[in-house]
Amino acid sequence: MSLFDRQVIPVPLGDSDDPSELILWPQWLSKQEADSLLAQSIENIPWRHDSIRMFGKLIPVPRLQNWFADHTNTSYTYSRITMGAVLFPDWMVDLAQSIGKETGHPFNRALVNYYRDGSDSVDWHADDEPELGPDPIISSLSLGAERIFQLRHNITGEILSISLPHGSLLLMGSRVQHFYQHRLAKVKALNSPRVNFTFRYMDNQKELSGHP
Ligand SMILES: O=C(O)CCC(=O)C(=O)O
Repeated sequence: MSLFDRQVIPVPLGDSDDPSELILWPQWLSKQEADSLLAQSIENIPWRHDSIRMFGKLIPVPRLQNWFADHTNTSYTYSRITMGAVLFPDWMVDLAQSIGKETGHPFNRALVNYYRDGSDSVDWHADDEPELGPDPIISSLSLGAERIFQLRHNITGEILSISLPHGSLLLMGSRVQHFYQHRLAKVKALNSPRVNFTFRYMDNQKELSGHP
């Protein structure tokens, strides 16, 4: 893959800050590799269908998901859902390493989301939980239906929309999680599935000692 196969998208932060960037590799995987990884993910990941309690009612989250790590003595909590980690299968270790090599950042955790069709989604949020450290760098690998990923600036409300094709890789750089939330909105009349891996890094030593 040549340098021209990646697009660098500058991302404004605060007035006095240098911009950060998103880096998009639209075809990080070939169609054949992406097809096979999509099928493998749908079939082999032990998908959870979690619910959150809202106004006294249990509401199913509009997607399936799971949390993977390089060891199992770790968990991840967001939207009041705590997921104990599933150990990375070998193929996910390989994926984390290849993405680490491509982006220059280490990854040892992955949240994997399965959007069964256009009515599945994830609402506005930032990947900024304390256990991800002071400046989380996130790599997002998309497989299946091409969907629009949006980022919204916390102060200006400005929205950046990026279409994420089958087999694409998106790196969200330094401080993006401080200044932006992101989401994947529902779309009408879409019947095909999408799987997304967000690779992240947690400091195992700090996590085990209880200091984020
Ligand atoms: O599916 C996506 O592209 C977004 C996933 C996401 O927002 C997350 O895992 O935090």
